[in-house]
Amino acid sequence: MPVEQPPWWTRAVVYQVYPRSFMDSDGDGIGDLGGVLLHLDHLADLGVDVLWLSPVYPSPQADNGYDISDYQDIDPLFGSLEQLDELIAALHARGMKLVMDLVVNHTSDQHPWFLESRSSTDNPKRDWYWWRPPREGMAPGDPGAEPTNWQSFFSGPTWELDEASGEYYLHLFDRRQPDLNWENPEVRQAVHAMMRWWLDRGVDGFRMDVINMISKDVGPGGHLHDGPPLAGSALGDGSASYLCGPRIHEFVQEMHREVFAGRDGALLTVGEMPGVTVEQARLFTDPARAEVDMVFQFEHVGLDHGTSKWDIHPLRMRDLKASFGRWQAGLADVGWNSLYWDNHDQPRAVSRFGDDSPRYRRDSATCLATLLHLHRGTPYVYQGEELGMANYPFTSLEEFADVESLNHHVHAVSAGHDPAEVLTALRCMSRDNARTPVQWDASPNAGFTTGTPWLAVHPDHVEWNAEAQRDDEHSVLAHYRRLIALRHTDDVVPLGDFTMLLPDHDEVYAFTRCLDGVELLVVCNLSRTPYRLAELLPEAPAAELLLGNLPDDDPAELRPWEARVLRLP
Ligand code: TEU
Repeated sequence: MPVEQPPWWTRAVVYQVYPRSFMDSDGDGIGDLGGVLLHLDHLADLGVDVLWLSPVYPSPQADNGYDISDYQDIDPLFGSLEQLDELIAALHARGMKLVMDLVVNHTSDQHPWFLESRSSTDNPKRDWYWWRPPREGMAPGDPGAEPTNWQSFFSGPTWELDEASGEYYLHLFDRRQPDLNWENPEVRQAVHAMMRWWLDRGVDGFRMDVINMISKDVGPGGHLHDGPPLAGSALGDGSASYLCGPRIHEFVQEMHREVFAGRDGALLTVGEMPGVTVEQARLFTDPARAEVDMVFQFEHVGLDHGTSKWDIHPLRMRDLKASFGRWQAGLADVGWNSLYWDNHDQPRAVSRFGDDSPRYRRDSATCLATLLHLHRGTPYVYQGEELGMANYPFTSLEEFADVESLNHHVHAVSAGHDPAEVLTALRCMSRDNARTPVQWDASPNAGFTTGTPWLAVHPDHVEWNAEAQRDDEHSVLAHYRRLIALRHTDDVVPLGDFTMLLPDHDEVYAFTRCLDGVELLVVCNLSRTPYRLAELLPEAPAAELLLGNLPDDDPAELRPWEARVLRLP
């Protein structure tokens, strides 16, 4: 990409709103669009350029809106189309953009398309979804009769039997989220038309949910293949059949042609792609191929996973460096990275990769932020991350709401796992950690709602909240503000070349960024151990401090969780 004319989003920072948990304006305990409108000053004050709004469409809320029953309206739970228009106008008036969530790998099982598809085997929309008879020689409902052995992302088989027709339908996620059949051109056309409708309404792009799963590897006669068996399970790993399947680039290019062509300069498109490799990401984000601007990859948030996300291993610093280093190098000349620690699916980074003890919580949150925001790519800030929000102190199953957590608990316990151990894993990894309400102030419900919040407010909100941090220059919030401003003012931050240093060091993460003779050295101590900086990086102590996360800087020592952005002479 020529450095002279980089796209606008190379300098942008995106803020993700998970509306259910952001701000409730009508007292029903659930966040809504009115709540987003109330807090636009918070975003403007932070300095972000784009708001990515998680789904607000009509939905039975089986997966908090990632199960959509109408793509062209707003769920009354969240507000109205008029409020969405108001949000677009209010953001544009402040120079910000709106990116909507696009969830088109699957719909809700209550979407009219699926209701029709399910109504009979000869319905014109039957083929809009993946219907298959039981495995050969088996009867519907027989154990193991599912058409393939794939395990769902949300536990159990990816197939649900429809008693009426005796056929199964595919759902890579919950059974209430049937997969659309992208092989059918009518499905693709319907999705494209819907996307154009939103763009015409003024939205500025899409975050595309699991978009690398829309092409399935279909054999002759529509056959879908079993995957390799999963350890300790009757099910298999079907991912080879649906991650970046044979027609994925064709489908994404077609979408670009049909929807984005002619308007792509002003838009931002980001494909969420579990399991994507850096080689594939390079193809998806090569501007010459006209697919998407950037992808969300999952490598770094999988480094603490064992056989599954519930099998938790401590993160090894070398693995993190090897992974981020590979992505930085792999997309250096062609393509573009997106950068994130937190989102609505991940436990809170300060608890997971930082140190949320009272002593180090603020320092580790700002250290992690500095590390991420000084990489090359577009950073994403997830609501509450800028306040140092931490994982919730869950103590019982009743406190969880997420379908992934609840399904996992049912399946793991019925498979004989110790319920106490299952709960421990949920406490660390449940997506509900990210979904507790945003902590606006110290009042009883953290200023989130006047009613009863749908998910408990973290008790630490009395200390950790936006109001307490807004005018505190030492706060996590103030540090995010400075990081975002630095990206906007200094070209080397968005555009500079990246070089990893100290690849084998277990606790210190360091790299340089270079552009047109300007060289930044970034050094982050991801531990409680103090280091003599000169022993690690001899050029560091004499360099000019552009931004640090600890006050009263002693140039010679890198204190626990200290991060520095230095300009080399
Ligand atoms: O997530 C895709 C995905 O594969 C994972 O992030 C998944 O949610 C889970 O965390 C695996 O452990 C997207 C959305 O971000 C997520 O909220 C939805 O539940 C999912 O797709 C289905 O739409």
